[in-house]
Amino acid sequence: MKMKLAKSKALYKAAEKLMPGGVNSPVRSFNAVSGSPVFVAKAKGAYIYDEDGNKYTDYMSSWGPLILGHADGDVVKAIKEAAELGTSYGAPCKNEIELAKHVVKAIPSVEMVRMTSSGTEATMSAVRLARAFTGRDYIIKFEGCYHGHADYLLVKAGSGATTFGTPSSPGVPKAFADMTLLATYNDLASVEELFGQYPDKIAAVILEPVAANMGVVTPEEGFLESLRRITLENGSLLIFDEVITGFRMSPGGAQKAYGVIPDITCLGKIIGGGLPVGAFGGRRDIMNMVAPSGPMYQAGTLSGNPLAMAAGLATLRKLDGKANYERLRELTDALVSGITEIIEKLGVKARINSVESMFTIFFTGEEPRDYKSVLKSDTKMYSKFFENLLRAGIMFPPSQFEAVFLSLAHTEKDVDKTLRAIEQSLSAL
Ligand code: KE4
Repeated sequence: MKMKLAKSKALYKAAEKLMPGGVNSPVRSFNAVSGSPVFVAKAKGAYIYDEDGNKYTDYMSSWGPLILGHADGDVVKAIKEAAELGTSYGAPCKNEIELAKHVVKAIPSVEMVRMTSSGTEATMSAVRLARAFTGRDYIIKFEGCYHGHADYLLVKAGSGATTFGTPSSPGVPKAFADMTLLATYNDLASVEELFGQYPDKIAAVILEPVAANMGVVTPEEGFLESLRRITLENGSLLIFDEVITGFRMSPGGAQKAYGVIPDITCLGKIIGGGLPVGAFGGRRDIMNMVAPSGPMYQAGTLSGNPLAMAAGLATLRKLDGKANYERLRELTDALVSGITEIIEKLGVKARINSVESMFTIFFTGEEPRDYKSVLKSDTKMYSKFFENLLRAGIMFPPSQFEAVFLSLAHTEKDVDKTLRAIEQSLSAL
C-alpha cells in the first residue's frame, strides 16, 4: 500500500538545505534504509503520527528513553508544572537532589552522581575521571560499542558510526585514537593481551554491559565477571556505559541484573524521560575527584536542568516496581517468540538477540556475538524489511545496528498487529 509521504518529503528537502543531512543526528536520516525520513507531528503512548497523518506503532522509542511511552500524562504534567516555575536557574534546585537520590538508591555502583545533558557528556566525563583518578592515559573500548561522539570514543564505534561506515571518524587526531585500545566483545583474551602490552598504563575499560549499538549483543557467561577481575588485578577502573541498559534492564541496570559492579556508571535516556539528561556516578572516593570537590574539571550550563529533572523523576517514580519490568518482559517475549516462529516458518536466515524489553533481528545465519559477526548481517535485507514495516505502520529502528525497544504503552493488540506486519514484510523480501 502506497503511503502518502509528500509533506515529510517536502520538509526533508527544506531541512537538507539548513542542516547536514537534514537532521540533527545522523541515525534519523533513514540514509541506511529508505533515504527519506518521516517528520513526526506528534506522539502519544506507543504511537507516532507523521506530518502526512500516517500513524505508526513505534519501536524506536526515541532510541530508548520512552519506556513509559510517548507523552506520558504524569511526565507531561511534571514538565508543565516545572516550566511554570522557570526553565533554568544556573543554580541548584531540590529536584537535582531528588533525582540523584533515586539514582544512588537504584544503581549499586553509584554513591555519588553528576548530572549532564547527554550520554556523550556522561561517558566523555567518565573517561576523563578514570584518567584523572588513575593518572593513566590509555583506555580499552570494544569494537562496535558506541559511547556517544567524544573524540576518543569514536574509534570503531557502533550505532550510526557503523551504520554510515565511519566507525572511526575523520577529525579525531591520531594521538587521541592511539590511546584508545580496541578489544573484541565477548573475547577476554583480546583484553588480557592489551593489559599485557600496556602494563600499568590502562586507566579504564569501558563497555556497554549489554551492547545495543551493534544491535543487541549480550555478554557471554563470565565475560563481565572477568572484566571486573582483570581491571581490579591491574589497578584499572571498570566503566559500565548504562545509557541504554540503566533502568531498562532492571531498576538497577545491567550491573544489578548480572551482579557485576563497576567503578563508574554512565546513564542517560530513561533518567531524563525524554528530556536531555545524562549522568555519571560511582564510588565516593572517585567522584570526589570531580570539580569543585576535586581537580578534574567537568561542567554544563543546563546540567541538572529543572525541567529535565522533573521529567526524569516522574519517569523513574512511575517506572519503579517489579510488575512493570515483568510486564515489559512479557510483552517483549510475546513479540520475540512470535517473530521466531515466523522466521522458522518462512525459512528466513535471521537471528534474534533479546534482553528484557529490547531486541534486534539480525539478517544473518551466524551467531551475532561480537562486532565481526554482526557486520555479516545483510543490511540490504534489513532495509527492505524496515521499509515494508514502515508502509504497514510499524516503525522499527532505521538501522540493522540498533535496538528495538518496547514500552509500558505497548499492548498485546500492538504485538499482534506487529506480528502480522512482520510476517507480510518477511514474506515480501
Ligand atoms: P547521547 O549523547 O546520544 O545522549 O548518548 C550517547 C550514547 C552513549 N552510550 C550509549 C550506550 C548510547 O546508546 C548512546 C546513544 N545512543 C544512540 C542510539 N543507539 C543515540 C541515537 C542518536 O545518535 O541519535
